[in-house]
Formats: sequence, C-alpha cells, structure tokens
Amino acid sequence: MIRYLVALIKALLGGKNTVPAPPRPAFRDAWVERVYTAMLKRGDPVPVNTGEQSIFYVRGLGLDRKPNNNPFDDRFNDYCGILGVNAEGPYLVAEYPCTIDPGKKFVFGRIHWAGGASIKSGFYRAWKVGMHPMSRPNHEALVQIGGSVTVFSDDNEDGSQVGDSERTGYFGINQHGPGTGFGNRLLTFVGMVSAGCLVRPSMPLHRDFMAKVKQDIRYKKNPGQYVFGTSIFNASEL
Ligand SMILES: [Ca+2]
Ligand SMILES: [Ca+2]
Repeated sequence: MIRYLVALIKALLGGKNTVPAPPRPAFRDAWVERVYTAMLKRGDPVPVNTGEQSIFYVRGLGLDRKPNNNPFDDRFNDYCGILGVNAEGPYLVAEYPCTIDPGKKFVFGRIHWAGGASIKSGFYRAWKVGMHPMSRPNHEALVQIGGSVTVFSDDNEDGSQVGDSERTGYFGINQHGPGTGFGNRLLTFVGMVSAGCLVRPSMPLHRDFMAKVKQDIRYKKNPGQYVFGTSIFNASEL
C-alpha cells in the first residue's frame, strides 16, 4: 500500500492524469482470491480498508464450493459469504447455506402477475438494517429499502432465468431468516420462506449473519443510514 501511495503521489506531482492501478492484495486463501477477483473483474466494490466487508451470494453453489447446477428442487442450494480485510489482506469472515431463488410455492403460486422473482446476477447497493417482513415485523434483517434491484420473472415456471423477462425496482427482496416461528430449526425445504428473498435456512445462521454484517465499520459509523451493497453471482461466473 505504501508503494502504491508513493506511485500515486508521484503521478499527481508529475501532472500525469493516469492513476496507477491499486496493488493486488496478498491472498492467503484461494477461495477468497477467486471471489475477490470476480468482484474486481465485474467492477463490484471490494473491501479495501481494515474493517470493511462485502456480502456476496452465489447461485447454484454448495458450501463445498462446488457448482450444483441450481436444481429446481426447493432446497437451500445457494451460497452466502462475507469477505473482510485486515492488515494481512482479504479473508472470509463467514459462509452460510442459503437460497436466492423463490420456493416452488411462490413460483407456481405467482404472487406477482409476471411470475416468481429471482434476483439477477450483479452488484446492488440496496439494503438497510430493518425488520422483516415490514408489514408485521418478525426479525432483524437487511431490508431492500435503500435501492433498486433487478429480478427475473419466472413466467414459464421452470425455475430457470433463461429467457425470462426482467424488472427493476423495489420488490422487498430482503436478506432474512426463515422466521422466529421456526425456532432454531434448520429447514430442509424452502417452502414459503422465500418469494425471491435471500434467505438462510435457520434463525441461528441468520442471526450470526446479521451480527457479522453489522461489524462493517461503515455501518458502525452511520447505523441509521448505511446502505449495504451485495454482489450476486451465478456459479458459472466464478
Ligand atoms: Ca438456488
Ligand atoms: Ca423461467
């Protein structure tokens, strides 16, 4: 970092308009390097300063970090991770099983005329700490009130985004747990707990997620206003 700052100062003093590329951090973990590189390649923000974090989800990837082809099986077959950075470089803060696709009941039940919603791969800065669901608050979550996201609508009800139409807006695509009514149970099936939200299969996992994301120094500085960004990937993009 010091060498980068010296190069940056030299470039500015020398009247050059081109700013040197930031140094590539040292990686201690091949998985972290893979995710971090994919974020950089797409232009997603990455954690740079100690205490900053990045939330990311991977559709169709197990906790074994192997692609599973995202089967339309109503299971928690997606991956959630949090990247952090400290003096030694980027590291994995935590990882969780999850779903970022709606349960079958919401695909076939069609609560929206366009079809069940599933979030499109990309980076969105859209979530604030709040309560899920907003109408009858149940538990603390990241709530999509800070920005728009893009979803595919599964009009042909096949559990695949291929050929589906897109919508962009505020759809309540929250990052939450199954709900306190399930106690500490680890759910096997998505069922009614996701209509396109990003959901961990148990409340203990979700509470751990919330405790970790709230450690981000940018959130701590401005807890009422901070809008969390999140990177969404399909397994084929990593
Ligand atoms: Ca999935
Ligand atoms: Ca479809």
